[in-house]
Amino acid sequence: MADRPPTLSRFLAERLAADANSEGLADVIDAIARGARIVEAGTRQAALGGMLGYTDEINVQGEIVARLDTLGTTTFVDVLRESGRVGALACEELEEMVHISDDASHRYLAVFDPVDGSSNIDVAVTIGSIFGIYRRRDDSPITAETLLRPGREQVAAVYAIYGSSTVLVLALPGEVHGFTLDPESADFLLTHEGIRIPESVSCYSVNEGNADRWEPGVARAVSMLRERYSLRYVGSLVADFHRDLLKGGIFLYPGDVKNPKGKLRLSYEANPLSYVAEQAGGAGSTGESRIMDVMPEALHQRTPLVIGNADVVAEVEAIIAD
Ligand code: AHM
Ligand code: MG
Repeated sequence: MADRPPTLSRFLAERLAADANSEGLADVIDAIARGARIVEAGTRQAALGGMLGYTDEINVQGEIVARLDTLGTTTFVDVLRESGRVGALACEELEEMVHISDDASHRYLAVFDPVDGSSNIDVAVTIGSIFGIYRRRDDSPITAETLLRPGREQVAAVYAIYGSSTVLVLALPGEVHGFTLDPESADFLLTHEGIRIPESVSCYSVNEGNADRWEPGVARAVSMLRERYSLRYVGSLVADFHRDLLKGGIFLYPGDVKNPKGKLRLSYEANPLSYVAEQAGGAGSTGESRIMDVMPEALHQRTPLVIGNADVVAEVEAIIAD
């Protein structure tokens, strides 16, 4: 029998032990993995666990809150708080930052989308959870501005995808790895070591239903992609991105004449996935410039997003600028 791959916890212990600068980071990532197991169980139970459908709440984005959104939010807030390493966090479903502790032992800040792809929950299509992790600059008291950090300052990014298997993808500086949930042991096992975005691209993803609202530059860029590649669009960013990470591809959610900043959120969708993309050799762009250089002005700020294979992202930028 083949050797059992290392668990996420063992991998983190070995990878981060010697790095004094990363003290406590493994606790944050382990906490996310614990939360992902709970959300994955809710996802699998679906209607059986009363997890389908919507609550009667409207979130800060003006979107109706799904039951699984609520499970995801409470789960990840709880596990990150319990980690003892997170000073403050912010998430898609909560208008304000959650302040946990100013104590120096709480060295990290987390921003997250607890359940990405909410519209796919009720139809058993892949969804996920996305996290960006920052180290606090100093021990000064945390304020609402503390969480407004450009994506390039992330020290790690993580996403979990609840699909035909459950996979947790971890990006650390210069490296990206995937861990598959073993349903028997409930361990995340290292199955995708050293992920690099393939150079060959076969697919593009964009909501073509918005085409008549696109600016001419975006329309020209998508025409180029349409001529070359097949279209795949799940409607869960995390799922479309995961395919591009493993198979090569490009995902776009551009701005348009109705919504110039598009739909996706800078801090907890575009930045973490751009961090993953860059560590795997890819790129994340607003369509004009690097996503991770954008200085956020508000927690729930939206941004156009073009992400995936670096060469094709650059080609799209050039066409938009033309
Ligand atoms: P959510 O975080 O509320 O689920 O919304 C974000 C989702 C992304 O996962 C996905 O790429 C996009 O919205 C799809 O939007 P559209 O239905 O407009 O194509
Ligand atoms: Mg989302």
